[in-house]
Amino acid sequence: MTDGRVLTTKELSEQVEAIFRKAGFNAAQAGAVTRVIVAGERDACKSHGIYRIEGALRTVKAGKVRPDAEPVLSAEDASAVVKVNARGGFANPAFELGLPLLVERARLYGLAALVINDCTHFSALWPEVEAVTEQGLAALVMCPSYSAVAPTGGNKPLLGTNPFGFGWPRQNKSPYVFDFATSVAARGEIELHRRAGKPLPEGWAIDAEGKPTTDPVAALAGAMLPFGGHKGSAIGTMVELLAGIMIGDLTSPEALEALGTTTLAPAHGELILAFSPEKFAAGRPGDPFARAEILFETIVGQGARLPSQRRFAARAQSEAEGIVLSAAEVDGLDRLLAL
Ligand code: NDP
Ligand code: PYC
Repeated sequence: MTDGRVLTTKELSEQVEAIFRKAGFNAAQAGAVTRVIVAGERDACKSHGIYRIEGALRTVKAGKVRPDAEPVLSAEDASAVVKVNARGGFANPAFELGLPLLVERARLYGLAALVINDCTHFSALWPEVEAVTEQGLAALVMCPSYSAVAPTGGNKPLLGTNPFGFGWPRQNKSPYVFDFATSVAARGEIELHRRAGKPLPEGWAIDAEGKPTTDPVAALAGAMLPFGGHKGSAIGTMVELLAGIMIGDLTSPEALEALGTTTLAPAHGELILAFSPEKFAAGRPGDPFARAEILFETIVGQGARLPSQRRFAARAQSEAEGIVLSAAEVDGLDRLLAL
């Protein structure tokens, strides 16, 4: 086995993009998918970093996602709803295509939505959240997944791990961003525990008989649990309604049925909402951004940390010192490059 390695973001991006290009991805698909994977690794979000490359390639090989898809943008004049049909490709290039018009319409109307249909989504949501906050807008992003989570009181996988992300822009500071699965943890975390031979924390999952388990293998065969009991169960259901049924795309049970397995990345839709705080607060006292700063300062003043601070600190470290990959990760990348 080779030694571990320290790579710049650019060096890692070149390797990851080369893997996807060799696998038949067009430039837009390879570029956009590489950007989110490398961002995950740079920000120490291992559950959605380079470990996701193999799943993306397996999904292509199984014919469940089109690596050469050309997404198509559409929006009626004077509408706050912008749509991109990913045409069977990954969600990330579809998002990049729709973002400029989403921003334009959100600035015009105060609120606009980007609906992405017919996409495969395997990534973290915060890169999309941050792309919206960089434009001075607040963002709410969500998508279904595939059935993996039992509703509270139930005992079988039904809901997806349905991620839900929010961002608020801040001047000369990293934005306020949270982004989490509506299950206790992302499914990727269960898989990482399985690979490391580590037990799960209690309360994450039930086995196929519906009994609590800390065994990742039994958890993968059983069901994950929603975060926060009935509250996470309800938010996960809301994601199915808004980012599945409302946008005319698949729910998590339908996505699982179409995919036939939980070992590939799921295809469904995604909903991105962008808000202009200036427009919403117009005519009311106080600047919304200044008022938000008071709230953030008060949170931090109590000794709490803001969400994403760990991630931003990891980003700063990676940018200063490089991204550290383990020997196994370096070997994995070399193997994929040699395919
Ligand atoms: P985590 O539980 O790791 O983190 C959730 C959020 O809480 C992060 O913003 C995190 O910030 C913040 N946070 C954690 N601890 C604290 C704390 N003590 N105080 C304040 N904030 C805190 O996320 P999950 O495991 O639930 O999800 C991981 C990723 O998986 C997400 O990016 C999600 O989008 C992705 N995912 C994607 C799916 C898909 O279908 N595409 C499905 C499910 C998940 P920080 O990062 O700084 O710790
Ligand atoms: O980590 O739960 C997860 C997940 C599902 C699809 C993509 N990520």
